[in-house]
Amino acid sequence: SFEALTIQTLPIRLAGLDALATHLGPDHSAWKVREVGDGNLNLVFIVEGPKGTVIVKQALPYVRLVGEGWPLPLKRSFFEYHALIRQEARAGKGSVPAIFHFDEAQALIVMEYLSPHVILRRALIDGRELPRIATDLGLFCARTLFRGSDLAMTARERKADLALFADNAELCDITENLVFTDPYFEAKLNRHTPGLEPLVAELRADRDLKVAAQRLKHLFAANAETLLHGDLHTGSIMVTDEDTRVIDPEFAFYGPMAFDVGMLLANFWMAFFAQAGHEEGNSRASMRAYLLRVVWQTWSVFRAEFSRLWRTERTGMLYATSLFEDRGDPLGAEQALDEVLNSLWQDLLGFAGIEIHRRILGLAHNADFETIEDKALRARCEAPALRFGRYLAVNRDRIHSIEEVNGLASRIEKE
Ligand code: SR1
Ligand code: MG
Repeated sequence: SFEALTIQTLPIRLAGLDALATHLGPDHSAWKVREVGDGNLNLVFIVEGPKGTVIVKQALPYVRLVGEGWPLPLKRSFFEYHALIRQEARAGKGSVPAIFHFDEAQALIVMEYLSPHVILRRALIDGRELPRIATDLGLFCARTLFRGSDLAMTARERKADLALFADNAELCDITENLVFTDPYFEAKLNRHTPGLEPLVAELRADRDLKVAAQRLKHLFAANAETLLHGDLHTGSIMVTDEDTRVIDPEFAFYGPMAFDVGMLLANFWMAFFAQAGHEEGNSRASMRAYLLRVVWQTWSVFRAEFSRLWRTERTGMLYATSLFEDRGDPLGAEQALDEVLNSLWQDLLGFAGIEIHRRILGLAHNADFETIEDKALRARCEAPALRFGRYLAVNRDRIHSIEEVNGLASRIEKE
């Protein structure tokens, strides 16, 4: 039966595991354990032994951020494990941490310790310009989203996978409520920075915005298009200048392709709006320009790689080559690709807008804004981000290029 690990019990309880003996050394009394989990849901331990270091991640039967009053099934660890395996197969070795061991009953995963990696969100707050993230993440999204869909999988294989991940309902329920609904009314666990009240009231009275949010929720819940990471924000990515790893896919499920990309770009835009709060005498102008370049390049790489896969790996039942290329009509497949990318583009803008709102108005805020101690300054960073989010969500079918969106971000940020 499940028992949460502690710093004291971990070495004794995991002593018999080959994976740990191999990576740390067999003498468990020589292992040093630290608990480093600062996320919203789980326990995370760094375990260091004479031969090396590993991460042990264990789910808790409740939401850590809120406490035992909000139960959450341990099976999320099962979905995280299965998502990591698929992401590595689809995006390539080195795109996620290597997995050494999984114990379903104890809801624990032993995985590679990434060092000297840091959480991307932290690096962006510190003003670090990571040279690889746009390329690595654009490729990661295109490969996982394309290869996990009916564009590339056999219909039977995808339907089996859809059934496997369908049971991750409680985690989807968190997103359905915390992201798409709670920010738009006075939900109990919501909070926002003092000073934002007039804008918050305006947004919660905004009928077009609420309709857009519900339309996007509908898409999220009903469009089981591909295996998503499901929580692809900058806190779910670890980086060095040379390496990018995506972690934490416990929210994985079959949903709309645009969701992961939209959440990712939203988090870059939030990092952009938060820069004014981290200037402390040093201008962040170059960091702002860098973040907009990252947005531009992530989307460009995504589009190019998705298009390449479309042209070379379209082996699933959708838009079959037998309808187009085999009949000497390659332009038919190109027209279909344009339509698919266009609808993905509009949806990702909507998801991005809603993600920005929930991080400022809902329960789960992000460190980009939260680490700005001066609350008046924080509110001055968050207000333009909220306006930007509203514009994206409501006008997503009238925005035609990433340059247009970045231009809008710059203008709103300066207002
Ligand atoms: C109660 S969980 C709150 C948030 O933390 C996770 O990282 C997800 O983003 C979720 O929405
Ligand atoms: Mg997480």
